[in-house]
Amino acid sequence: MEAFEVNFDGLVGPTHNYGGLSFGNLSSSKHALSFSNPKEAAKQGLAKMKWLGDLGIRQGILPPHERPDIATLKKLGFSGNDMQILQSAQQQAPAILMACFTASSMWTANAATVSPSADTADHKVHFTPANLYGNFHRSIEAEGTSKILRTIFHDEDYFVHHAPLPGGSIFSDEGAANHTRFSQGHHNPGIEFFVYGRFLEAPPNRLPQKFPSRQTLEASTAISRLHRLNPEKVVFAQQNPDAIDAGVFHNDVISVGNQNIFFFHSSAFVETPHVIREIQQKFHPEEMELIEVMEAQIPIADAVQSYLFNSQLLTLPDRTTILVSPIECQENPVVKKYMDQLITGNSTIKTVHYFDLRQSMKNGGGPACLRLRVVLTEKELQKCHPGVLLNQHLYERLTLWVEKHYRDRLHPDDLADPLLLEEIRRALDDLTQILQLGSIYTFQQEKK
Ligand code: SUG
Repeated sequence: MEAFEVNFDGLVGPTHNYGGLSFGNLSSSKHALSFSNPKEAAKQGLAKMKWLGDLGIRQGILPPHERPDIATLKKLGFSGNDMQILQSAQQQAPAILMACFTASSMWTANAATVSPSADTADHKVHFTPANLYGNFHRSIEAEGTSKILRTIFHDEDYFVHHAPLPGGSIFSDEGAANHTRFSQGHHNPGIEFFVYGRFLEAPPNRLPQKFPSRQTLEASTAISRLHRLNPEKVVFAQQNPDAIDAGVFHNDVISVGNQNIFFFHSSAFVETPHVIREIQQKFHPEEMELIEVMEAQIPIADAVQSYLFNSQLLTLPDRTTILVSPIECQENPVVKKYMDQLITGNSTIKTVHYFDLRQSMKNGGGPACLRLRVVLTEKELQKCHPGVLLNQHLYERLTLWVEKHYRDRLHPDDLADPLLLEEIRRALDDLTQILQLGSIYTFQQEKK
């Protein structure tokens, strides 16, 4: 049976702002407390979805989470009505308020790890929402992600939903940003490749010195067990700690794979040649197309600045392979020169399309961060909630919705503005109707 990679992009929420919340994510720190433009951010994301949809890539949408997250502020001891809660949080703990306002659920590569039915022992699609323990502002996404995924993929005959991993930092999990699948055609059983930054009892020389590592081996192995993957078809690899210290906070900042192609930087992993050999052996050595970028071709600092490896590597219905890259790759002369050589050389990749996603990029989120890949058969696709699958009509409705509700200028100081809360809630209320999702947000349930 044929299977498709459906890209579920995060719709950028109306609270998109630059909080400087992610230590180790260079862009987030660099743009801390500058003005954002939520309207432009959402339109840039929608333009990418539309463009890929028009090329025949199946495209879905994951709605933004409810922000501000009043429920979390209540759990942290803030009380009164919603506005009183926001105002006292702003006075007493502005950093916590910012965390409860972030639109970070837009980076759906971190929403969950997904294993297609071709890889799992029970032949169902398995989902584990990421606990995102590495950062407070992201850890509060797990509950909303669980709810949204269960709503969209609700048929238990086809979909299995696990709880986010328990246990705190030992099981710190950042989802699909550290997970790649190689396969010969999406429908065939594949190799699932898990990348982690640390493991229990790791010697100090195997750990980054400057920035945190966000994914653990213990989390990755737990997911491979939960998803009932064949141990012969799974590869675990450690991220190079020096790469983490250079700003590679997720593996999708330094490598990207699709089907039989692996595009990676030579300093991505601890003992990169060994990792590649294991992938090749478990796949079919002669069938992998390896595109290794050496430090001398693109220094790691340029890879991080341009987000080259956060490109989406996609197979179109006519079987051609394209890269969807951030516009920063076109602007970086070293990276642009490399790309020009790549597409005119021997590789299968013959086209690169550069996208302006600057609003998201300023928080360290490129094209691949904005999407969760879900490989589905036609039958499984029919079992998804259809309201979130993008078509021309939905694209137009969402564009109008953004135009109507979103601000074009937002600063972290604006977050306790009472008008903003009203605007957000009107927007999210309308959105659940457009996507026919029912009352998924807490404020909607409280209104009833
Ligand atoms: O987790 N940035 C996100 C970016 C996530 C990128 N995702 C992938 N690489 N897959 C993060 O660091 C910054 C928010 C702020 O500073 O306001 C932020 O959360």
